[in-house]
Amino acid sequence: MAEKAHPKKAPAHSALPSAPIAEYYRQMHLIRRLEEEAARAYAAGKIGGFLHLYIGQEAVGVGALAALKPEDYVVTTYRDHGIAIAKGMSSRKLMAELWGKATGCSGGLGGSMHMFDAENNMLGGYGIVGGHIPLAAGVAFACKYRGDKRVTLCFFGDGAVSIGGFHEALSLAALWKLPIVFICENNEFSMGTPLSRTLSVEDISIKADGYGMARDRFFATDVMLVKERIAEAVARARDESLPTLVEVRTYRFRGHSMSDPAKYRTPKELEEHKSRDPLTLARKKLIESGATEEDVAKIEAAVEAEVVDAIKFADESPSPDVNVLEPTTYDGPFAA
Ligand SMILES: Cc1ncc(C[n+]2csc(CCOP(=O)(O)OP(=O)(O)O)c2C)c(N)n1
Repeated sequence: MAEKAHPKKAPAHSALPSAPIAEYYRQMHLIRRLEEEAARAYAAGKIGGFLHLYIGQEAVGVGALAALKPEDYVVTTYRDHGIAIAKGMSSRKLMAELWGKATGCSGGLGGSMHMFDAENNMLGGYGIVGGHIPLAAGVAFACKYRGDKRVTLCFFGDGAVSIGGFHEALSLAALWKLPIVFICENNEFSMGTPLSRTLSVEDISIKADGYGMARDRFFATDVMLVKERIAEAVARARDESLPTLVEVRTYRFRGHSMSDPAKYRTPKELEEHKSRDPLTLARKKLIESGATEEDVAKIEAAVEAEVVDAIKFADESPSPDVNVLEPTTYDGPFAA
């Protein structure tokens, strides 16, 4: 079943408030709802492999990607669903990939950790902690070499800054003045290990100093603030061809993956963070921008319809044909 041409915005959105916060709230709410349903489907055995949810961190991906142009590139980790949606991937392609169906963005062969969408310059979704950071530097190098003025955003967790590839990539990006923004999503834990047990410094952003690179650090509660601050780093990359390391402080509301009950934190800590939910704040800001409760309800209804449609599409799509195994294992695009 081929995916039908899927407009990025459903027609109903045209009647919705035009303030940027309306679109950011829509994206954040969509990511939240898709992932809540993905968690349910995982428990029902419809999704196999790993599933790392972005719930609680949506303001980072949505705000950061709002600072980009469509031709810019994004490279990220396995916690990639929200970033894929914010980069323009359709909900159908995303859910079908989670379901392991042939209509998914990676033909159902990659699953949750491999959201890849060349059409939208979303270059993945990688499972090896820190392994993608040198790849992202390579993408930025290619852009500089071609002189195409494209910027690369590279997302990773706080766990990745202890990996050698992080340091190698930052060193070369600074030396070669690459147009890249390294975004460390510091959600306070690497799996179940708190930052205080993995790093000798509390402020990750200062690692940029060792490479003579610009840096920034802030909390990602407000999606508008994320956009504003990442836009500064994007401008530095685009206009001056200079890299930046940005540490964005955030928090994940769920465990590391679906198999993690997150017993390493107290319910009180979790509730405190949930009381500062970036999605709730975005909704509040939307109302403050002049939208009515009815406007917001319309956005939420359109999101709900999109989620229901994506689940139906994933459910009804075929599994990959067994014959794809040999060519995708032994041939692939690089075969002689
Ligand atoms: C090189 C490598 N080592 C270990 C793992 C196992 N692993 C998967 S996720 C993870 C924690 C990473 O935490 P962080 O970078 O903070 O990202 P987060 O999951 O919090 O988004 C680890 C150790 C891996 N995938 N790759």
